Amino acid sequence: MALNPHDLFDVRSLLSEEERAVQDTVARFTNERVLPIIGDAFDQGRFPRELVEDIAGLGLLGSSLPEQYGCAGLNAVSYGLICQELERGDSGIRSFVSVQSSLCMYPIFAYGSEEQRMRWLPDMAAGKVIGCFGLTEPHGGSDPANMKTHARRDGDDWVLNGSKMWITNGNLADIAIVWAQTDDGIQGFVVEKGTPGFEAQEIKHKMSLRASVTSALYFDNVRVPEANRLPNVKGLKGPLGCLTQARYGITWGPIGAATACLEEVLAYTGERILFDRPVAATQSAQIKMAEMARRITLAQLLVLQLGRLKDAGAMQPAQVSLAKWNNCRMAIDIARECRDLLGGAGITTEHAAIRHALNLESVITYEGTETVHQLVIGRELTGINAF
Ligand code: TGC
Ligand code: FAD
Repeated sequence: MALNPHDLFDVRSLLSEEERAVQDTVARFTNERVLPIIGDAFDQGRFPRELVEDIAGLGLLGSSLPEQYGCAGLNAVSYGLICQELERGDSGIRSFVSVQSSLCMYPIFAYGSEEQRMRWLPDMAAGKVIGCFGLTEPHGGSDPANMKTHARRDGDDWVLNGSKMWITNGNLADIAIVWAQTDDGIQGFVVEKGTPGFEAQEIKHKMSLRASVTSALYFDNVRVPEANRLPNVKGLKGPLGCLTQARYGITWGPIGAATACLEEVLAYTGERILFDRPVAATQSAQIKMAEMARRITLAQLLVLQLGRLKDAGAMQPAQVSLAKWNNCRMAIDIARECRDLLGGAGITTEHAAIRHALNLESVITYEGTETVHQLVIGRELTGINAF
């Protein structure tokens, strides 16, 4: 029996029935709702907001959080599969879900009071309240400990000053999870849209993640009530804990992008006749595609084990770093190679490879650059901090 070219080791057979059902549901959504519109949305630099209602309806927002907050209560492997299938469509759609789920709902769940959870999580799961996550600042995202945004206590309020840069969902968001220095260390605040002094400005001219909203956030004496401070965490481990959740999802996502590119070139090179034979009949094209399948297979096995570790409560941040580094590198290399195999046809958004390759320039940079993750592994191996 022929092997499935997108799953040579039948990794799917290692999934539970529920995990397979999640994968199938999201795959159908991507095929029916994302793929028909995403090339145009990318061309137009438009986030397809019309998809949010269905994304929420499928239970994809905060999918790992408990049902009592209106969430689906799925396991980590299912969350990974959601990211993989969405990113098969476009990294921007997966980004939207990553940010809402791992960077906004997760901190409210993990660091918020019960009152805060009940106030925001059900509406966020329903897609009625959209969040963004402000950690990165203009002077250097890799080193968030050097944070300039500051919150000062004033009576029952906090007064927030500073700015954040490169914030996914910034102009879409109803609430921003903002990390700020205080006299008592870094703390998280939920800043509501429309609060005087709070402004979001969309970043234009992007060549990457064009179907996603990216913004700068400005805080000029913004008064945030004490009720909007996340009470249960202090220090950099607060935002870094959120990043571990989001990075975990990102280890799965690029597999979807790489698979989409391989699928496209398998079809294209099978039909493209040059020198009297299909390009797919040449040794060099076959070696390139075999190399892609090898790297995708290794990535699939890596994330499944990572997900099983996460579900067992045993996943370590350095393991996430290794998988994020490996899988982003794998996918961007494959997307670029596929663009080459498509020849001139590969430079327009009629084919997916260039869109994925351009998107992956962001994916390999955000949530910790490749270098940051390499240095995390280096520190794990040697015990020496080389940042
Ligand atoms: P370091 O001394 O290592 O750690 C400070 C405290 O944090 C703890 N910690 C972690 N906790 C949870 N998860 C992790 N991954 C953690 N890494 C560290 C650590 O145990 C310590 O806790 P404690 O209790 O001892 O205080 O901190 P450092 O200043 O040396 O920084 C290390 C470094 C460079 C790895 C870190 O700063 C880093 O990861 N930099 C990269 C920043 C980054 O990834 N930013 C991403 C912004 S959000 C984003 O990009 C969203 S895009 C989403 C989308 O659109 O999909
Ligand atoms: P810098 O930190 O200035 O890095 C510049 C270069 O220096 C990189 O190549 C880096 O690898 C290298 N470098 C850094 N440290 C070292 C070192 N010690 N040794 C050697 N080289 C080093 N942030 C948020 O908070 N929320 C979001 O929602 C969000 N969404 C994003 C969406 C997009 C599309 C993009 C592009 C970014 C987003 N980010 C977000 C920001 C992202 O996390 C940062 O871009 C990233 O962390 C890198 O920070 P920087 O851009 O300031 O680069």
